[in-house]
Amino acid sequence: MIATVVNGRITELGGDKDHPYTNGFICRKMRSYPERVYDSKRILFPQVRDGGKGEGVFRRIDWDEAFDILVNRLTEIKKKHGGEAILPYSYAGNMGAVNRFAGYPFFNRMGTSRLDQTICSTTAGAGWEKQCGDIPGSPPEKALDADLIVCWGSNCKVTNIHFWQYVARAKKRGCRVLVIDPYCNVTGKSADIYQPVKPGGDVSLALGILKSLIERHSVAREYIKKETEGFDEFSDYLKNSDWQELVAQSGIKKERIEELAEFFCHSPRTFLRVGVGLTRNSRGGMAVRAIFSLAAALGLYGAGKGRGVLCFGGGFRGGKDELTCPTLAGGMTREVNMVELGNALTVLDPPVKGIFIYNSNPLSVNPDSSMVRKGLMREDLFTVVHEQVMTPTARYADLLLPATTFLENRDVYTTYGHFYLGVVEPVIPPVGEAMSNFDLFQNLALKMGFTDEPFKQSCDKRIVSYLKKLEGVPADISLSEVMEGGYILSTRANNTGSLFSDFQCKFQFSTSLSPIEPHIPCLVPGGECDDVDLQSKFPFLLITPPHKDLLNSTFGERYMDEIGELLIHPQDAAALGIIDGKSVIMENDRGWTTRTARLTEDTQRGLLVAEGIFWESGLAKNAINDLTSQRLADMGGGGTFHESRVRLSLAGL
Ligand SMILES: Nc1nc2c(c(=O)[nH]1)N[C@H]1C(S)=C(S)[C@@H](COP(=O)(O)OP(=O)(O)OC[C@H]3O[C@@H](n4cnc5c(=O)[nH]c(N)nc54)[C@H](O)[C@@H]3O)O[C@H]1N2
Ligand SMILES: Nc1nc2c(c(=O)[nH]1)N[C@H]1C(S)=C(S)[C@@H](COP(=O)(O)OP(=O)(O)OC[C@H]3O[C@@H](n4cnc5c(=O)[nH]c(N)nc54)[C@H](O)[C@@H]3O)O[C@H]1N2
Ligand SMILES: [Mo]
Repeated sequence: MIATVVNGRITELGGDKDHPYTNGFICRKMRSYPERVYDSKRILFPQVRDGGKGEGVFRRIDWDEAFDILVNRLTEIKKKHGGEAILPYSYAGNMGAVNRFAGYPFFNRMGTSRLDQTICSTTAGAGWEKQCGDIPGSPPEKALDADLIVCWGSNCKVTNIHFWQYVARAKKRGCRVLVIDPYCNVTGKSADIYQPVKPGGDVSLALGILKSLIERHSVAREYIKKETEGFDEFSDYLKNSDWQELVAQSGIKKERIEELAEFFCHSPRTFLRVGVGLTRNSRGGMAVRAIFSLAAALGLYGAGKGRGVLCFGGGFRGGKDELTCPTLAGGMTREVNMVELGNALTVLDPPVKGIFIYNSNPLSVNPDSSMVRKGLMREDLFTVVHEQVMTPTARYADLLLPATTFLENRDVYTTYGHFYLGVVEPVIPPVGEAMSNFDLFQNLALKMGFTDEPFKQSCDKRIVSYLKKLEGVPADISLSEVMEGGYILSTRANNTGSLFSDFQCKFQFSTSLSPIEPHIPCLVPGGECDDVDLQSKFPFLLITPPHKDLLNSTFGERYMDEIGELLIHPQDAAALGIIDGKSVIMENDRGWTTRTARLTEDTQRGLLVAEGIFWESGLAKNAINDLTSQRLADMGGGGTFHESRVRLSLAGL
């Protein structure tokens, strides 16, 4: 990105036209990021709570006092209740490698509970690893030469516009686009073929396509022989699988599944873009395993123009210990899965007594928000929030600390869906008294009297030690050039050859690594979506995918008075007397929230779609994640954000 600074103020933010991936453009919400930097809702100095929990009333203090409070309270909690009574909570607000993990050395040294960071892509990651090991996905540029691009559970026109640039160019050449998604999102609207699927129905759809390919002897035999293992066992299972069940679980007729198989057969140059969206249900890990198996059986991991499989990328690997310093921890402490924060703050025993939140807005982004809210209301919980703006979580802080934005701190950024890495410098000094995550934890460590080496490191030194250990950084590169703002293309980016032969391993159709998970991708029952008891009580299924104007919950401050829309099928709405534009209420055993009805055939009957994590607002104090559950996906400990049963009614009745 290129920031223009005039008289010390950022006036413009745009794409770098000399960068191959950014290619001169960024999305609309990020173009107006400078507004956020100077927004009146920005937190400018340290503050302490001066009202009830969650009221958002604070009193200004200075940093010295803030550090005194931190040192005293954290020391006191550790002394009285043990280090594990402190829970650090963070995610990806800042995606710079140093700042994202800046708290880890400190909390390791303190011996606090550890956070399992599962909220985003660990289910997809676990599915990938099971079959593909540690190979990366295909570089997105490969899609340029494809004849068929499949966006499977990824609304990439919204969530990954830089991938869409390749799709748009390939389309001009005549490439066709297939979108497989429970609702016809904007990517689906730009597709040549939009294929609806039942939420969680991807396992059966992928297996059905494969069964059909096997029946017509159209799998890539040579490739399977050379670069995969376990196909026979898997293929036997598929031959014996029941079409009726495949059809019932996917919600797609057998003839249609066969047509899709036919379509794949005739498109040797197929690029598969698999989103993490389809993994956010209790069959999510199995879904990606089935899809990756389909890709392997078609030879899409193999050499050849336009073929590829891309999920989250994997452009760079390793080096994380340089950022988190696990050796500073005296021993293994308890681990809390971040998706289960609601439970961790309300029922976990021994209880959490202090929570240190940075880089995240858990009250908005975590499932089962009413439990998170209940936890944050606890008078005996000491809550620290390091934030840029007054988020719903920040309102619950006992101690509120101002954070820099990525434009105010130095860091190195790796990849999420592409293969470049770059070091960036701050373009303005911190606004107000804001402090970067890195500076906050380095300062705090010193105040605590920690003298270990990592706490004496400068940011640059940490970046260099990380880059030295990072797999994907070319051996012959001059690090000083990179430190000055150059970018690196990962050595793991494979543009022509076969992914598996490059990394000297094979795709595993059948795995026996885990005693818990099935060996081969196979049909498994659904979770909340197929729960018969719940179905009668809560007849609608709700999915909650990203919104074009929000980045998870970031930018929520721009839409304080908006509750967001809910896509409802017109026939469902008619049966309930729901009219377009009116407020509706969704509720289940976990909570309730309201949205504005938008009647559209873009969604299926029985399926409600709520795009975007708008902030809780007004008196109701609830939002979309009040309805989602803490249930975990089948693999990797990820969340099940797209699998909630709800009841729907017109508001005000
Ligand atoms: N504008 C915008 N961009 C973003 C984000 C944002 O919030 N806003 N978030 C960023 C982040 S952190 C991430 S992880 C990525 C996520 O981006 P993606 O990988 O694209 O994943 P999701 O956005 O979670 O889900 C996308 C699609 O999955 C569909 N889906 C839900 N359940 C199923 C299912 O069972 N089967 C199938 N086939 N599809 C299903 C949803 O309907 C939705 O269209 O996007 C990033 N980009
Ligand atoms: N219902 C539903 N819930 C979801 C999802 C979904 O699709 N549906 N998606 C899930 C996914 S994929 C993800 S990744 C998570 C994301 O969850 P989070 O990582 O919590 O993402 P954000 O909502 O963007 O919140 C990040 C916060 O960090 C702050 N921040 C930014 N930079 C810095 C910094 O340098 N320092 C500090 N201290 N703070 C900073 C921002 O102001 C922002 O409030 O949400 C998940 N929640
Ligand atoms: Mo994410």
